[in-house]
Amino acid sequence: MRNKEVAEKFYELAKLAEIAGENPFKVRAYLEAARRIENLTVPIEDLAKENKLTEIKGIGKSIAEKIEQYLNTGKIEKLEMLKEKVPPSLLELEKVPGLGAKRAKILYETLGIKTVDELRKAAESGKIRNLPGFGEKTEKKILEGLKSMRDKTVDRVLLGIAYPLAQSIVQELKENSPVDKIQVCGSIRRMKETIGDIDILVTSEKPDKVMDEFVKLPQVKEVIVKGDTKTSILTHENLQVDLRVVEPSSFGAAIQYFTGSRQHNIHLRELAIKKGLKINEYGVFDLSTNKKIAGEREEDVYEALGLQWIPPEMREDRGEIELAEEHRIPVLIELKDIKGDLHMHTTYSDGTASIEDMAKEAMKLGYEYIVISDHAKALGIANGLSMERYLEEKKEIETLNKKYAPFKIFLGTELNILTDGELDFSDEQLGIFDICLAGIHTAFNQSKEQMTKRMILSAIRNPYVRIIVHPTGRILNGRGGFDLDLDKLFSEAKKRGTVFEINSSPERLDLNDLNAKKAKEEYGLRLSIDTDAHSIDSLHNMFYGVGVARRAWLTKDDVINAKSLKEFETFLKERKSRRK
Ligand code: DGT
Ligand code: CA
Ligand code: CA
Repeated sequence: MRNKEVAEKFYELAKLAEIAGENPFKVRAYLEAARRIENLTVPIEDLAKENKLTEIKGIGKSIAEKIEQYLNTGKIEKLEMLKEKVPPSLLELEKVPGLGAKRAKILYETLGIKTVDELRKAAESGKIRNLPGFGEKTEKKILEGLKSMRDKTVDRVLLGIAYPLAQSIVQELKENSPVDKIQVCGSIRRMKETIGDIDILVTSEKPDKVMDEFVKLPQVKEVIVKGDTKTSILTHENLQVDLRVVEPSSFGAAIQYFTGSRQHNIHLRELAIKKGLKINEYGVFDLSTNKKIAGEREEDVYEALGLQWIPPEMREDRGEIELAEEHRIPVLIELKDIKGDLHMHTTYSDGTASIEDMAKEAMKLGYEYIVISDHAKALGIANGLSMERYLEEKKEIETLNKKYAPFKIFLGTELNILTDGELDFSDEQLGIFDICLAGIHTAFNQSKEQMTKRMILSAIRNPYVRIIVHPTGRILNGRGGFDLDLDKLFSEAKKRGTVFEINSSPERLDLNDLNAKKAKEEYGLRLSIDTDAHSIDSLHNMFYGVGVARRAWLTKDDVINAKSLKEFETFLKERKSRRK
């Protein structure tokens, strides 16, 4: 799905057009288009293929043409033109609080100010107050704006962006610099859903050479600070990467320290003191003799404190240290435990690959089975299926199942939990599916009571619906979740045997870690971890969902798609006998 990427281009277009002094109506149209594209639930490239772009509200012919240009060539002519007219750094300038596009343009035209740095210098030396329409007050405001910008933490980046980026940097460092050991730490290692910055630790006999190569990597946009033991850079995604070189004898302690979380570390430090020890990024020390008793390996650091090693995903000070003291850390689920993927789309609805291609990739991933769960008819925008189309799909699946046995494809559906508590089809009709999934795709603004009732009535109480997909509907860095009474839903689900999904799409990760942990711990619910893949590539997102599951302390027994094919088939039979 390229929606985000295309939306970004229109945001850029709007900003540049505004700075260039273009017709405000046009500027507003670009903005509107960007917002519409961002909120689409179907891939824009599919709409383009089917010549349906102008069916999107707020998108006329001229904007549709620009979208097509971009999808086909990677460029929008108009945007390229504007970029020649307006230096792109003015975009940064425009973001300074108290400035805005119009003033940025005036500063550029009168004083030639193009960058935030030049702006600061001009403001500090009192050059701005004399410009017509600016004055001393505005100058002061700009200086304050600049300061608040520096203080403000930058937006957090999705794990789905930061994780592969960190991996690519590790790869480059391994290939092009004299690193010995290397480890990504921080929130990435803990698989947090969003990332503030990337923390990498290495050991090396030639630290200065490592730093020299690091700042030359293709991922680097800007060097923030370069030193002998710590260097920080900014990537093209505006993500900061801190690279630290540490002594081999402290590597384990440093990994522990920089993996965090801060809360976890603070708790560990208190525990250490109680035991007459001291812990820091160099090691664990005996307070009375100051002798170092651990540091080279992370396991030894925990052991020195009398603790079982704790998986990074659990290190949030949510009770894991107490558990480790009693050596009761659970065996968390791993990617290799996953035996199937229960939620994916094909070209029948809004996916980009055929059933067969999705199945082949699933086999490559080592799965024993998959569920094809194309959208049902009420979701018109996603090309939702009628009963007839599902029957065609069923036939194709039967043929493929003969071809690829013992691998098994199940016919599923992603039903719509409609506003009035109904689903797309009657119960009799639902009988053709091996499994039904259901989710909310419309009317997000109902009250908490309505939302909760709607989900219970139409989905959780329905004898055919087994899985509630992306239950809270949140989009990371986008819209918040629905207003739901999760306790009510979970306790109803417990009675009915309904499973809640951990959706592995990096923008969703829904249920999140805390809600999934609650579902298991407080209600004993089982969960599924699914990709909701709309393409072959996104089948690989399972990894992120497993990360959430591990942060929720789940074991493979808690996850229905960690069951073998045989066990999964038993699960499928469980419910149909239990009518309302
Ligand atoms: P992020 O980058 O905001 O996604 O989250 P983290 O957890 O990666 O945080 P970061 O990059 O500020 O620091 C990395 C780790 O270093 C953090 O998880 C724990 C450790 N750390 C940083 N500052 C402190 C501190 O003041 N006290 C302690 N005990 N540990 C700290
Ligand atoms: Ca970090
Ligand atoms: Ca950091």
